[in-house]
Amino acid sequence: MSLPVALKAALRRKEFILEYQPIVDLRSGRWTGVEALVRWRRPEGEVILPDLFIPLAEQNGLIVKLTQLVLERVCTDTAAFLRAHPDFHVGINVAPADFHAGGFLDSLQHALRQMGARESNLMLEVTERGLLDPVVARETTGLLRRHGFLLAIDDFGTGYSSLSYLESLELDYLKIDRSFIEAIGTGAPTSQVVGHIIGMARDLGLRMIAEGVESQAQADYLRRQGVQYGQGWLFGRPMPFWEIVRHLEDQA
Ligand code: G
Ligand code: G
Ligand code: MN
Ligand code: NA
Repeated sequence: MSLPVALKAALRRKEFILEYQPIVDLRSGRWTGVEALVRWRRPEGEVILPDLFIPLAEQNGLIVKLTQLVLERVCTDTAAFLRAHPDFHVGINVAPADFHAGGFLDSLQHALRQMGARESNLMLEVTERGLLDPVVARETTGLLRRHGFLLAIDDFGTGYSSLSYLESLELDYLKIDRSFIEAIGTGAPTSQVVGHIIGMARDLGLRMIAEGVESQAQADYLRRQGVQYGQGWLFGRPMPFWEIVRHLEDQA
C-alpha cells in the first residue's frame, strides 16, 4: 500500500493522537498554554512523526480532514480543563488549505461550543508559507481575529515575510523559529539575526514565543531581550495532555 493510500485509511480509522508541549512565561516559569502536535500511531504500535506525513497530507488533499480530526481530539483532551482555566490556550497548527476550505470558521466555533471554551482559548498557528497570498492572508487573519481567536505566525524567520507585510496582518504572537534560538551565544551570523527579529516583533507590538529553547542560557538571553514566552525541551517535551494537567495542578 502506498503512503498516501495508507494515510487516507488512517484518517478514516482515526489513527492519530496528540501530544502537547508547554508554552512557558519566561519570567514566572508558569505554563500559560500548550501546542498540540499530531502523531500517527499505526495499529501495530509504530508512531510516525508529522514531518513525514503532514507534507504528504498537504500534497494529497488530506490536510483539511486531518486538521478536523486534530480539532476533535483537542476537544476531547482539553475541554474540561479549559472550562476550569479560561486563561489557558491551546495552539493548533493550520495549513493554507484549511483557510481556503469553506466552513473552517464554523468548525472552529462548533468545536469551541462543544468544549464550553472561548475563542481566546484557541491559538491558530500559521506558518509564513501559509500566508503567502497577501489578499487571502489579510482576509482570513482579519476574520479570525475579529472573532476573537488568537493568531500566531509560526516558524518565523524561515520564510520571506517583510516587516511591512507583517504589519498589514492582524496577529497576536510571533513564534521565533528554533534555528535562531539554536544560534544564540554561538557567534554564528544567525545569532545576530535573532536580535533583529526580536526588535522587529517588539516594534510591531507582537508577543513572542521562542521555539526550541534547550538551555537556561538561551532562556536568560531571551528574557533579557524582552521575549515573553518560551517553548522547548528545557521546559518540557511534547507529552500527553494528562501530564500537562498534572503539572498545572502542582503549579496552582
Ligand atoms: O514535534 P514535531 O515533530 O511534532 O512537529 C513537527 C512539525 O509538524 C511542526 O513543525 C508542526 O508545525 C507540524 N505539525 C505538528 N502537528 C501538526 C498538525 O496537527 N497540523 C499541521 N498542519 N502541522 C502539524
Ligand atoms: O510547529 P512546529 O514547527 O514549531 O513544531 C515544533 C517542533 O519542534 C516539533 O517537532 C517539536 O517536537 C520540536 N521541538 C520542540 N522543542 C524542541 C527543542 O527544544 N529542541 C528541538 N531540537 N526540537 C524541539
Ligand atoms: Mn507550530
Ligand atoms: Na515552529
